[in-house]
Amino acid sequence: MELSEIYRAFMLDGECTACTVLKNGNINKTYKVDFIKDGEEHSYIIQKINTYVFKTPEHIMANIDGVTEHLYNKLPKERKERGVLHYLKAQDGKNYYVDKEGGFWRGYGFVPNSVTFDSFADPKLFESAGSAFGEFQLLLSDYNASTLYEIIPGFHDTKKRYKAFFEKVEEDPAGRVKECREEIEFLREVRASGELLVNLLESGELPVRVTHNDTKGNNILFDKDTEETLAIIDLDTVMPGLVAYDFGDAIRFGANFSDEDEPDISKTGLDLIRFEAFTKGFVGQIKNTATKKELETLSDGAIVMTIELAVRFLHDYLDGDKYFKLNYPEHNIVRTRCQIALAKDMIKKKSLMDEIIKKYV
Ligand code: GN1
Ligand code: MG
Repeated sequence: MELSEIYRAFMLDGECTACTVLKNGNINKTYKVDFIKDGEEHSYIIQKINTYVFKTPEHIMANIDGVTEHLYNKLPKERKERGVLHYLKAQDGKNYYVDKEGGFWRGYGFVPNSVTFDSFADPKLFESAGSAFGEFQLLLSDYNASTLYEIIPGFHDTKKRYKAFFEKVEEDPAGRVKECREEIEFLREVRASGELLVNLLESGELPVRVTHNDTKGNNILFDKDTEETLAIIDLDTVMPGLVAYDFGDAIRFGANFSDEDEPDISKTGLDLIRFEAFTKGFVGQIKNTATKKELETLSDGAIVMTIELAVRFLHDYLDGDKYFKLNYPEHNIVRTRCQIALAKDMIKKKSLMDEIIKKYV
């Protein structure tokens, strides 16, 4: 597929001066394209949606339409322009384009002078990230969740994920179970911890909220110069969920001493300094609207999301790597081992996490 067809579809005119592939997402294919028209530069983000993962991409775009409009209306005037993404319209007025081969595309204006971060060595920066994700939840707290499509049913339903995982272990389609016995055993041992939040949700002890569900730190846009947070991006999985999912996934990604796919797991572990920074920002935003139980289970969120991702990475490895993009053939098993190392360290540090959370409640 030629990108020029996509440019035409979204009526981007002028001369294309550069096209870069962005590598920080594990699912969709993302390009930044620069155009020059009448001497002025305009940049856009163009994405090809992974339809193996997202079976109903037009529903994503309907959700995004509603959510971005809601956010836009609630943001103060000075934040409206760079505070939400402005999606491109194709010739038929839709916010997506389906190419001749059935590929699903969308695009939005690149937010001027913005940047994303893959790691958060500076705790101050991570505190801002916490505040931005906390605020995102608050801004959506009055959003009518029943109008949202459930894009990936049971996305964080760890009971469902565990069940599917053990079925895959039985089936062993790629013949890889024999190399992963230790990892499978660990995940079996921590199953009750991994399923904790779903149980509390089912028993009505935790309320459902509208959540982002994919709160990796690189899903936040920062201003390149001032490093203030601008917008939350990657709204593909905005769905009903638990506060602890958003808190937990952000910690899993950003408070790890290492990257989420570090092959040398002696580098991996929970950095309590970064944990505290994020907690300060996040809890500061939600403490008046969250229930006691929600605040008490934030640390469980970190453990659950890390176990969940270990289960998901290993499931994909056993399945012959169909879901996540890979940089090299063993990528999914390397990711699994790293998430397991992180989960082990989080379990050890659970009471320390709880003490920190209490400080900010
Ligand atoms: C995927 O698209 P991206 O890279 O932001 C995945 C998340 C995982 C993450 C792990 C729809 O997120 O659930 O936590 O990879 N998104 C989907 O890096 O499965
Ligand atoms: Mg995503």
